[in-house]
Amino acid sequence: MATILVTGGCGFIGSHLCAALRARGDRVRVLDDLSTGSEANLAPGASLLIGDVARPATVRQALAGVDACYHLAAVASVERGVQDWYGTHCTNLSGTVALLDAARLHGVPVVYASSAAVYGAADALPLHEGVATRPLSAYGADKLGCEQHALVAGHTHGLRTAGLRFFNVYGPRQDPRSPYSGVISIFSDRITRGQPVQVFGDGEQTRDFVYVADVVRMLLAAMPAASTAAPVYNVCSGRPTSVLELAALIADLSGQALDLHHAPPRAAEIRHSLGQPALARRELGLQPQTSLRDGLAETLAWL
Ligand code: NAD
Ligand code: UD2
Repeated sequence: MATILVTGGCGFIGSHLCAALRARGDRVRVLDDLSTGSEANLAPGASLLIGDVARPATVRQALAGVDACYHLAAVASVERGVQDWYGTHCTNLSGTVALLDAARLHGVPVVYASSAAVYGAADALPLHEGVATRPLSAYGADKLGCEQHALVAGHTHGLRTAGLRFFNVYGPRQDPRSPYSGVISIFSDRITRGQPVQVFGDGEQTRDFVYVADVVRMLLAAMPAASTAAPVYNVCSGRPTSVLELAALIADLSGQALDLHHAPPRAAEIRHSLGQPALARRELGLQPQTSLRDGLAETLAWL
């Protein structure tokens, strides 16, 4: 039985990962400051250390006696990074350096969350891991910084890591009431309650949505692939969906009429985001299996 540390384990993706680790019989320890996560999300049987991932002493304590670490704690919002550039940087990049530094002292391999935000202005779709990264947000720049420090950790300190560039993740426990929530949780919540939804711009913009259970499978498969070469993998479906298609599908699944309003487009928003899942398929032997329709049905059932 292995002991696994999950930072951010009280959050949306982390809580699903902890449940999967417990289900396969691992001991699970969570480090979380409960800033966006909730203790109610803690997987049964997991232990919780409440603390800041950017505090080196806290992270060293959390990693003692651990066999492997999943590092998911972050301020997971582009908008928060716009408002609080330095504050989010402390968590998103300094927190990751604190974690990697402690992990190399303990010799603990790390799988960490990166983001499609590292691609930023890259426009040759679908995005594959080899294209030049040109982040446009503090959030994306810090995630790219995490990847670069992971390379340093491998090269200079012999630490094994793997990074996962999540595209738009959705599923149960993604908080629809948060101002930074994803479009699927907002639309699902509003449409099922018969409320109108707001589409920013013409609604023809597209995203690559990936269901949280597929993300968890990818996290589990990435740990054996962690190496000093610090590989990174896209976690995406490889299928584009427009915001209008999404709204129509949610209305159809929930049996509600669609009340849709257009609002001005978001400033500096990316028009199309689409990932290429081939590298993860080749090297991790996995690709997302859950169709958008099935993942949405699970999400709606949870509401
Ligand atoms: P989330 O906000 O639900 O989870 C993040 C967790 O980290 C929360 O429980 C929060 O309380 C905790 N946390 C935040 N700051 C902390 C700190 N300083 N110390 C300790 N804990 C702290 O977000 P999520 O969607 O589950 O995201 C998980 C990871 O995946 C993040 O690294 C995020 O950047 C990345 N990611 C998510 C998406 C997505 O679509 N949800 C896309 C790309 C990348
Ligand atoms: C996602 C991530 C962000 C970052 C970014 C990287 C989430 C919540 N956000 O931003 O953290 O990783 O990808 O590129 O996962 N929309 C509406 N109406 C609404 C809400 C959204 O029309 O009420 C549109 C929005 O304009 C966008 C699309 O839906 O075109 C997706 O929005 P989002 O906030 O879910 O995610 P995104 O891709 O902007």
